[in-house]
Amino acid sequence: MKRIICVAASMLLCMMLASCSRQPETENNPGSVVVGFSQLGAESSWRIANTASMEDAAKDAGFGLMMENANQKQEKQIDAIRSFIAYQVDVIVFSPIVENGWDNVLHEAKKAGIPVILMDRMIETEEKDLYTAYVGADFYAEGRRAGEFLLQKADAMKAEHLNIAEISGTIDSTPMRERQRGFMDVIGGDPRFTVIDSISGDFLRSKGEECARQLLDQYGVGGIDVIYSHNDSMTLGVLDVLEKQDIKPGKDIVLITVDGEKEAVDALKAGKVNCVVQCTPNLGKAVMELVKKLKSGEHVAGTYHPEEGMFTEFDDLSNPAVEGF
Ligand code: GZL
Repeated sequence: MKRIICVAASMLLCMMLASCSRQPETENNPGSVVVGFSQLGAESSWRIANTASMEDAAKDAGFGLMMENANQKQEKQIDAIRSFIAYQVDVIVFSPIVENGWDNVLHEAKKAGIPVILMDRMIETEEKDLYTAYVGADFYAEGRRAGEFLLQKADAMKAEHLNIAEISGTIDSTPMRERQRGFMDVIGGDPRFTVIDSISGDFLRSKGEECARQLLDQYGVGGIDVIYSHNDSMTLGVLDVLEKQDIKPGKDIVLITVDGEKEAVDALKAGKVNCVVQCTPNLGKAVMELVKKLKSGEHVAGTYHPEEGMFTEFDDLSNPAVEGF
C-alpha cells in the first residue's frame, strides 16, 4: 500500500512540475530564463568556488537557477536532469561526475528540445549532438604542465632517478583521466622517472590523508621522491600526514598539485609544495554567456577553455599575481 502511495506521489510531483506555467519569454524579462544546474557535489574548495561562480553569474544575468547537488552520486545527477526536463527549463547545465552513463538521460533532454551545456567535466559518448557545448579546463594541458615542471625540477636536482607516486582524482572522471595522460606523455619516456604507484583519493582531503599513509607504509619516505596529486584538497591531506611524521614536504618529497586554491599557493610560498597547476573554478560567467546566446538564437557549439597556467618554486613568489582562489 505504502509503495502505491509513493508512486502516486512522485507521479503527482512530476505532473505538477510539468504543468507549471512558464512566464512568457520577453526581452525585458530575462528572469523568464531558467537554467537547470546539476552540480556533482561539494568535495573540495574548488567545487564550492565553482558552485558560487554559477550562482553569482546566474544572478548577474537575471536568470533563474534551479540547482541540485548530487553529493557525488551519478544517479542523483540523472534524477536532477529528469526533473529539469519535467519542469521544461530553458537550458540544462551539469558537471558529469564520471564520463560514462549519460546517453539515455541526454536522449530524453534532446527529445524535450532542451539544450545541454557540459560545465567542468566531459562525457564519453558516440553521439556528439547530445550536448551543445563544453565549458571547462583543458585537463590534458594541466597534466602536461605538471610533467614539464618535474622535468625542470629533476634537472635542477641533478637527479639520476626519481620514484613518483600519483594520488589521482575520481576514477573515470575527465580531470583524473586527462591529468594522468598529460603528465605521463611528458615524463613517461624519461628513464629518470618511475611511477611506483597510482591510487585514487577521489578529490577528497580525507582520502588524500589515507593515500599518504598507505603510500608511506608501503614504500617508506625513502621510497617516494615525488607525489603528483590531482587536486589541492588531497594535497592538503598529504601535508597533514607528512608533517605529523616529521617529513619535510617540498624538500624530502617533491609535491606537485592542481587547482590553485589559496591554501595550496600559500604552501608553495612556504616551501611545502613545489608546483601548483592552476584550474579555475570560475566558469559561471562563460556558461551564462552561452545561455544568453542560446536564448537569442545564436549558434553555440564547441569547447570553451579558460586561460590557465601554473606557479612553481622557480617563480618570483613575491609577485602579487601569484595568488590562489
Ligand atoms: C576540475 C574539477 C576537479 C577539481 C577538484 O575541473 O572537476 O574536481 O580539480 C574537484 O578539486 O573536486
